[in-house]
Amino acid sequence: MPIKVRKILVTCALPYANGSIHIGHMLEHIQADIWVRYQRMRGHEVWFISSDDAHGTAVMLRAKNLGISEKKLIKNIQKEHKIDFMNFNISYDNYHTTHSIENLFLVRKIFSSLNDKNFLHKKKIVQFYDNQEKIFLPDRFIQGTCPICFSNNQYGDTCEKCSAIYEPKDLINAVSVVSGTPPILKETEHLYFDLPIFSNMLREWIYSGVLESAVIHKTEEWLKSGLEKWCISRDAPYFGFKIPNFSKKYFYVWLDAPIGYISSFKNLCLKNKNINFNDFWSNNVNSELYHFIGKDIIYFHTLFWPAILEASNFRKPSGVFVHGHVTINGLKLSKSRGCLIKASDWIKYFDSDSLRYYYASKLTNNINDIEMNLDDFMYKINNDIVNKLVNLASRNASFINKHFNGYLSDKLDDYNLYKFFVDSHKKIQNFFENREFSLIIKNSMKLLDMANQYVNEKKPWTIHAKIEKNNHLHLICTTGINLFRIIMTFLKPILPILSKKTELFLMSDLIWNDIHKPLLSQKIKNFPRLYERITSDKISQLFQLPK
Ligand code: NOT
Ligand code: ZN
Repeated sequence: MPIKVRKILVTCALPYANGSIHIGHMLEHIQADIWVRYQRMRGHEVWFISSDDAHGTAVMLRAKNLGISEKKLIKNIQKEHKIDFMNFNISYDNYHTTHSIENLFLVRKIFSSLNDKNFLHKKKIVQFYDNQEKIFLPDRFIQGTCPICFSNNQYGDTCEKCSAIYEPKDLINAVSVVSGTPPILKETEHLYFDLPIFSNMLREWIYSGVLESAVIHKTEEWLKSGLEKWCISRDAPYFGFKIPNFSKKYFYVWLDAPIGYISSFKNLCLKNKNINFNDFWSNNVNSELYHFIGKDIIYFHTLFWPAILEASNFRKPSGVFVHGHVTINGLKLSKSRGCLIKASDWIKYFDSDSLRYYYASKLTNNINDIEMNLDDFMYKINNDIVNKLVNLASRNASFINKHFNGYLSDKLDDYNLYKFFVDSHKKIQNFFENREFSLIIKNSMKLLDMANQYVNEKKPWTIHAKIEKNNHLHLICTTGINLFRIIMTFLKPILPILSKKTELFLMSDLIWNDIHKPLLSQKIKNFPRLYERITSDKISQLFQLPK
């Protein structure tokens, strides 16, 4: 049945250009990539983009520490990030940077639109200032004791121990992270976006089916406690875009970062003339826009961002898909405190499908944290992929190759079983659409158990092999291969490398709408080595790498 082709634009949050991609970041890119690959398999028009988030104090200070220019730093990092995403088969159509001509243009355009409509106001405030380094300090560059629970070494905006949110001035014994000296308070003037004006619009928008209930709940709390005007400027020295007619002031990185979603897409449109920019960003279009983000940046995506879009007459997101954070054996991986394992280190020891599979087996559409347990990881890969999945293919293929010249029979042994497998596609489709990836893995494993049990019961090794029409051994193994093919089609968005190898082995592509028709009478290749077993040896090697 032909389906209506949807036009879908998908984004991941923009990684900061001041450090490496770790496996904690990779969760989001993998989650979005699985969803995107699935939608593409269903024939929809999908554009998948992201970008480096190149501006801000952190990038400026990192470049200074390395003794290189910011431009050089962000160029190197973007190159590294792109390689990391390629290594994990994240199928971006475009990966841009916010320090780009497109972004500058769009930031200015949005700025003047906000300005014209009188949504921006100037206000004098006092702020923490590092008198030694001569810079104003962002909340993250001030540390001290939490005023609520008294834990040490907490940041200026929020406590990681008790999750309290407070003002940096409330922090006890505050010091500048940059120089280690206590900061002073200094007056400065800033530009504020009138967020409160949009409260009613936001209240309506969050209930319009764009958010999961846990995310609505959080956003509601902020709305209830009343929105405040949002500061969108920063003092020099800063790495970013200068604000027109506002001396020595720059746009805050969190203003130009989300605009980076639009500008990365704009950049894609310049490279691919078949895409129409306005089809995706004009108000009231029927294309879909989804942002995959972590739960730490909900605020920006459910309040600031839709308000900015509304204010400047762009379309708003159709959905904001929020995930929890990754913990490894119980330890939290926090972006700013330095995660433990770089994506580029992971890939030296394990293939990317293994991480994709493991994350998929844990991912749901809620915002709970994802616990990565290394024994569980090893067990899942070896048990599910090697012992069950690959084994189903290899045990059947060996008979087909040995006795039947590599040709599949012209009919199946068990059409009911085959039909049962095909019919489960409806369930699987729902799980993909709703980002219930763990249920896809669970269901596929159930099917796999059924398939392997079918082979066990038929005991092909006891049947006499003869090249004759409808030789029972031939029909059984052809059925086994076909059940494997259905499961691999379901898992294709999750396991791109194994899928590619499977397609070469079956000499036929894994296509969603083709599973209804079994693969018959055609040749398959000799069974290749499809997957390496994970050893505890490698796990301990990876985790002992110098950090
Ligand atoms: N660089 C930021 C981070 O937390 C994400 C920016 C996302 C862009 O890693 N978005 N908005 N809104
Ligand atoms: Zn606290």
